[in-house]
This record gives sequence, C-alpha cells and structure tokens, in this order.
Amino acid sequence: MPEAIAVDYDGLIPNNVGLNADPRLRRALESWHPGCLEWWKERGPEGFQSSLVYLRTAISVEPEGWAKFGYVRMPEYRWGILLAPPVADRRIPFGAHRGEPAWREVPGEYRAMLRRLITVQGDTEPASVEQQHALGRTAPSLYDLRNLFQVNVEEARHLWAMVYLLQKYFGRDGREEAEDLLRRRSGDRDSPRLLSAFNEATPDWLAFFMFTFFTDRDGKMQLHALAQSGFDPLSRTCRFMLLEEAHHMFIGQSGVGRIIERTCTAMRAAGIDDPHDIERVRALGVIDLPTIQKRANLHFSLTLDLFGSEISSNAASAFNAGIKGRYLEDQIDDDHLLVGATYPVLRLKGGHIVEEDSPALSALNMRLRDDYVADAASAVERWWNRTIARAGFAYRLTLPHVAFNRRIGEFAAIHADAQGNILSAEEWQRRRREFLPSAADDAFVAGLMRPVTEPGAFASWIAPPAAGIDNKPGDFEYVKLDG
Ligand code: BYC
Repeated sequence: MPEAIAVDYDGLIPNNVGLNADPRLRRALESWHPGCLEWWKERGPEGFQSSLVYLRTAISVEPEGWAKFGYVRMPEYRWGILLAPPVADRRIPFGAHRGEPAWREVPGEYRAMLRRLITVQGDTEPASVEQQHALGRTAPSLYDLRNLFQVNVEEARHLWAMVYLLQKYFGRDGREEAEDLLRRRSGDRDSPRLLSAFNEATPDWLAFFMFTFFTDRDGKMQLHALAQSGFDPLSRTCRFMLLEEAHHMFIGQSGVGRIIERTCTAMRAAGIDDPHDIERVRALGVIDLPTIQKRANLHFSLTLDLFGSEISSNAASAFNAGIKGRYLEDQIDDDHLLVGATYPVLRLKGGHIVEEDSPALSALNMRLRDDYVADAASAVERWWNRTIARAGFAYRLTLPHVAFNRRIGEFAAIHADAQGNILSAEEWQRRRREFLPSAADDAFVAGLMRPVTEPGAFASWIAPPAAGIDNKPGDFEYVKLDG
C-alpha cells in the first residue's frame, strides 16, 4: 500500500507526495511554475492581483480541518499538490482487472488512454479561469468577488493536480502536455480549449452562477468517475479535488437562488403577480424568472455536450481497462464488468426520439449523464423552486429535454424544443428565442452588471447570502481592494 505522507508546507510547492525525495520531479514542476504564474497574470482574474483576498487554502488532507482561511494576494496563493489518503489494500473496483491491486504506476497498455483523460481533465481547469477572467470588474458584492476568486485559485490548483500526474507518470510526453495546458486558450480560434463548453463566453454574473451550477456539476460527476480509477494516484487526486468542487457548486446553487429570491421579493413588494410580466419586473432592477429559465436552458444543454456521445467505444474501453468508472461505482450492486448487460439509451430512430436498450459498456456516457441530470434536477428543486414557491408564485424552473440545443451526440443533427418535440430548421429559427436568451435579454442582464464594492452592500438584483464565508459577519471586507 502507498505510504501516507504528511503535508510538507515549507517548500515552494506544498505537497503530500514526497516532492523533496524526488528531485527530478521537483525540478520539472519548479520549471513549469513560472509559466503557470505568467499564464495566471495574463489570463487569470483581470485586476485585483495585488488585492488582499480572504481565501481558503488547502493545508491538510484530513476531512476535518483540511483548509485554512486568511488574506492572500492571489499570485502568492499556495497551489499545493495534495492527494487524498491512501486506502489500505485498495483493489481495482471494475472492468477486466477487477479485484487486482490498484496500480501505483501507469499500466503500459493503457498509457495513451490515461494520458488523454488526464489532459482533458487538466484542460478544463485553466479554461474556466480564462472564461471568468473579466468578471471581477462587475462583482455584485465583495462576498461574491471573493467567491469568484476562490473558485479561480482552486481551479488553478486542480490544474496543478493534473500537471503533477502528467509530469510524474508520463515522462517527456507528460511535460509536453503540461506546457500545452498553458498554451491553449478558451475561445481561441487557432488554439482553443479541448472541450466545447470551455470555449464559450461567461459574460456576466448570471452566466458565472449558471456555469458553477451546471458545468462544475459535470466536474463533480467526471471527478467521481475518475476517483474510481484503478490508477491509484488519479483516484486519490480526484478524491481530494471533490472536496473543493462542492463549494463551487454551492456558489452556483446559492448564487442563482439569491437572484431568484431578490426577484421574488421585489415582485411581491411591487404587487406583480405574473412572472411573465417581464417589462414591469425588469423595471424593478431585478432579473425576471423567464430570463433565468432561458439561461438555465443554455447552460444545461452546453454542459450535456461534455458527456460525449451516448454510445461511446472510448467510454467502454476506459471502463473495461479499469481507468474510468461510473458515478459511485463502489456503491452499485452488480458485477462491475457489464459484459452482456444493457442500459436504456435515448436514440434518434426514424425521426423520433425513442428509448432503446443498448450494451451497457457502450452506454456509460449516457449513464453518467443520467446521473448528472438527476443530481441537477434535485438541486433545481431544492435551491431554486423552493424559493419561488415560498414567495407564493405559480412558476417552476425546469431542465429542458436532453435533445434540446445539442451539438454532440445523438441529437446534434436535429432541433428540438425544450420539451423534446422535434422541430424543423425553420421552426427552430423562428422559435429559438422562446427557449434561449435573445440579444435583448443578454443586453438587459449586461446592463445590471455594475460593481458594488462597499462591504456588506449588494447589487439591486441579488439578495445577500444566508451566512458569511467562515462565519464572517455581513459587512466583512472579503477583498481589500487597495491591497
Ligand atoms: N467537445 O466517444 P466520445 C470540470 C470528443 S468538467 C469537444 O463521444 P468520450 C470542470 C472526444 O474527446 C469535467 N470534443 O466521448 C468544470 C473524442 O475525441 P478523440 C472535465 C468532444 O471520449 C468546471 C471524440 O469526441 N473532465 O472538471 O467517451 C470548471 C469522441 O468522443 C466533446 C472530463 O471530462 C466535447 N464536448 O467522452 C472547471 C473527464 N465530447 O479522443 C472544471 C475526462 C466528446 O477521439 N474526459 N468529444 O480525439 C472524458 O472522460 C472524456 O474525454 C469525455 C468525452 C467525457 C469528455
């Protein structure tokens, strides 16, 4: 079993991977570090680099007390390499090698597959920081500004986590991949990020909260699937990343929830009963519920594309190899081999969307997507619809059909409305603004984005949070703007 190593917090790179005893790796990481800092200064948060930000930093891998809070200038954040503690006698939990001891080194026959998955995972982390680059300028409060920066520094730590795996286990190829992670840019025409949704813009704070609600939730599902990996260093890395990821989703859930709360309160105060009375609602300086629905439709559908095709031989190979499992694989009651098993998949057949039993091994992307949809749907109820119901409005936010607005997989070739009814190209063009934000909707939201920097104050369109970060009081100065 791999030894648990205490966290070394004294060197340039805090770690619990014994970096001091591995000079070659330490040199590789130390020579990657300046490029990473340069990337951070160029494409990380715009402005605020010299501000003091009240941030959480991971300092231990024990579930209790794994992080400390304190004021930090972001370029001085301690981006550590931390793996969850090893599990005694861990075995490969699924696939053809099920029951064999988990790998501590890369199995030669699966090297390319593993490198690809780690690179894809690594690529999403800096991509999201780049997407959120300009948001600090228009933060609705210091509390939210701090949360944005918390997400950003932790995504950069997740980049470090993947770079560690690439450099430690993949030699020269790994070092080249690590350089490329700093070279690609979100939305760049010549050198874009690898996955579609990570090249989209995050132009305003509603988009940021939707992104952390929907796309970080894909992060949760994918990290869970990789945390099951038979390649133990990947499993341990992902298990620790999941601790941080939970807070990112909280920011999205509660962020949209606070927008909804503010809208409902303002509508009640103005005596507006109809959530569709958009002009009157907007005149109150809050975001109407139908616009929130359209934004949810957009971000949900973009995120579904991140699960790849419903039927995928890549996913089957990764499972069979013991490299990428299912969500909560170790809690599923089956043979964990899936040979001969089937899974119901939504397919496009003769112009109709039908459910069809497919080989379960090929349908693993679909299964993970189903788990994701269930998780997202329950968060929509708990965090959003409860607030609307409590305010007494007969309105529900819903997730659109999985065939809606897709660019990857089974439904990429068709148009469907939010209920999953197939539309002709003309009908889609005519009606798409019923489901997706129009330029006018986006311009309205953009018009609300003005910075609020006084401690304890919030923009007109968002309610204060129920509690402060680290139990701080409402007027706490989460970011000291003057540095
Ligand atoms: N865009 O068999 P297919 C996160 C490619 S988010 C562009 O259908 P597969 C985070 C695919 O790469 C989680 N290309 O799918 C959140 C393949 O190309 P190659 C990120 C796409 O391979 C917020 C080809 O199409 N982690 O952490 O089974 C903030 C055929 O692929 C897309 C992971 O995703 C797309 N949307 O599954 C910060 C985990 N979809 O290889 C961070 C690691 C597919 O034939 N990645 N393609 O050239 C994976 O498990 C898989 O790569 C995917 C795709 C699930 C993404």
